[in-house]
Amino acid sequence: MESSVLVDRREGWVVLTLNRPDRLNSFNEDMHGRLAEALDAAAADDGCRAVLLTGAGRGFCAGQDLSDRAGGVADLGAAIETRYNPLVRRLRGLRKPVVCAVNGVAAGAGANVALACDIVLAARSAKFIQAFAKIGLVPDSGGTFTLPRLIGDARARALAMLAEPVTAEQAEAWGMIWKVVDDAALRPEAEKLTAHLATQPTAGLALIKEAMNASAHNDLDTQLDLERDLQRKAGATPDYAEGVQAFLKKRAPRFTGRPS
Ligand code: T3D
Repeated sequence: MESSVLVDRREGWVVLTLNRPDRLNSFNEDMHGRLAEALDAAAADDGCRAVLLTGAGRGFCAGQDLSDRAGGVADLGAAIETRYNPLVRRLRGLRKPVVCAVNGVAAGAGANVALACDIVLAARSAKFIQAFAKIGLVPDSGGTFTLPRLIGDARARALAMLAEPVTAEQAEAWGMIWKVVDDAALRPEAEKLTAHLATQPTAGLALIKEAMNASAHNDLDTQLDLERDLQRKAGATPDYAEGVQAFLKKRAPRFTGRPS
């Protein structure tokens, strides 16, 4: 049987494909475990400088596999604590860019896992659904954090309470995602973008990610101080020296991604 997460290593980056297409790639224990393992491996591998996350078949991810909840679960909080929260923390904490190619419907935790990635591309036919309210649940996987910040409180509240689908085009227009592309162009564009990111100053990109993550809760003074500290680190990387030299010599930079 094929794995529930396919890992395809490329030169400097990796494609992780959620692979339970007959269940719209909804999360079961096995898929959670394999995705966590694959993200930890990407984090530990200095040769891997960017990650592309996508789904197999016609959907990206339909959130929790509800057939695993048929008999009820005593404590859903435990599932959030042990599975969904660590996944979002892994994605946000990974010190390399994560591109998400939303190839079809992204519902429930599937939508919010996509939105936890750094750069989200979506196929024109894709849609995002905060499906939770339909079954009496609360948006999880960071949805109540990311959504109001991305699209504002009014839209976030309505989406959470009404569970209405948002088309990829609407998601782009609202600033929920980076870009919508034609279905056939999604994979090549996402691969091109991830391959490009893998050649960039990885340590600097990690510091950008850190700054962006922190700006969600810092005030201006705190954020200015953080920018100072992160710039100090960025300025000490070999890629900064290389970037300046390449600019001055009017040649393409050759970044190693190394922090020192
Ligand atoms: O429990 C905890 O750990 C707490 C954490 C919760 C996190 C969550 O994500 S809660 C939200 C769970 N997700 C949902 O409520 C979404 C359920 N799915 C849907 O509403 C629809 O399937 C979609 C809107 C996503 C897509 O609709 P459509 O018409 O394109 O496809 P479909 O026919 O409904 O689905 C195709 C198949 O996938 C179908 O199976 P079948 O009939 O062909 O054998 C369907 O049952 C299955 N499927 C889709 N989503 C799930 C699923 N099976 C199990 N769990 C799913 N979430």
